[in-house]
Amino acid sequence: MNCKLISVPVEQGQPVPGCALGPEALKGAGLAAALRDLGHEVVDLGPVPGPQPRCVPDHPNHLKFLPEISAWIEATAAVAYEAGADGFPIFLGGDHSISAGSVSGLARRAAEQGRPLFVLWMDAHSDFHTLDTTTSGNLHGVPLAYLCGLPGFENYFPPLPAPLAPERVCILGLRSVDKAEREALAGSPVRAYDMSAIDRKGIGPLLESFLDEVRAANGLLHVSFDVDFLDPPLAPGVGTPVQGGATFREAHLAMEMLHESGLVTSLDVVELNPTLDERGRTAGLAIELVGSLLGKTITGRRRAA
Ligand code: HAR
Ligand code: MN
Ligand code: MN
Ligand code: MN
Repeated sequence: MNCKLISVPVEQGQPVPGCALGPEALKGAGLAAALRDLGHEVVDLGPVPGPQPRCVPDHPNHLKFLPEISAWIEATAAVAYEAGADGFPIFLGGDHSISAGSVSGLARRAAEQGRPLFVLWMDAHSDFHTLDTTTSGNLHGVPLAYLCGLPGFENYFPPLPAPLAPERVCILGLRSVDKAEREALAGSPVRAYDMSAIDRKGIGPLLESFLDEVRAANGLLHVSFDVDFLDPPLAPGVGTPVQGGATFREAHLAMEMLHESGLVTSLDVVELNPTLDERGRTAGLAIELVGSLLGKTITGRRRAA
């Protein structure tokens, strides 16, 4: 695989300083070497060039850094569209607002290729607010609603060339969903698996049923990995930790299954805040998990199918 590392050092979509240092922390902790060890080629495409704020009308809700985030989304989408032509793009955040850009560009590319794009959103949060419903005004809480074409983003976020079909979206790991998000999800075919579903059914069967659908549709699969998917004691280096997250083995199993499926074509790693990390353990675990997603196994042998 030709892995293309794309840094998107954005932190204005969330309230805690430090998240923009995520890409450098992942690189500094050895992401490229870990991928090369697995036999992949790695090219570092560097950071998305920091854009000028976009000209947008005033919004009646108290949205934080709307012109700045809107500009980053536009710039990231342009880079993602180009990078999506071949290879395996890996977007290093930055906060989760960057995925409004990465997925938008990849969806445009997939539409041109005539392939349906599926998205697995691994996250404690649903990020399913619209600009009108967010009560925090933090724009890392809205990207999935935007990508699914929910109303109210017109004139504020860049026009979306190819909205996601919500039935092709699966959220995994939920344990913090606001009331307005819950209502929006209830009226949507997005698959939303919370930690209770993972406890009851197991992460393996839940993920397998989604992968079966991707395979049946000959789809492309983008994985948007928010590090706060993980249980906070494992991954303290995030701005909005929520108790009761995925365990070490649940996370690795999900990544191993994603690798075995052969369906994943691109990845985001977002919300890492190295200033909140403890001795680099969150960055280290994120790199390990990307390794599992890209072929690392415990025994190093190919498993029986
Ligand atoms: N729902 C909350 C809000 O809108 C939390 C935002 C999401 N937090 C994240 N992204 N870390 O997953 O403010
Ligand atoms: Mn998120
Ligand atoms: Mn989150
Ligand atoms: Mn909220």
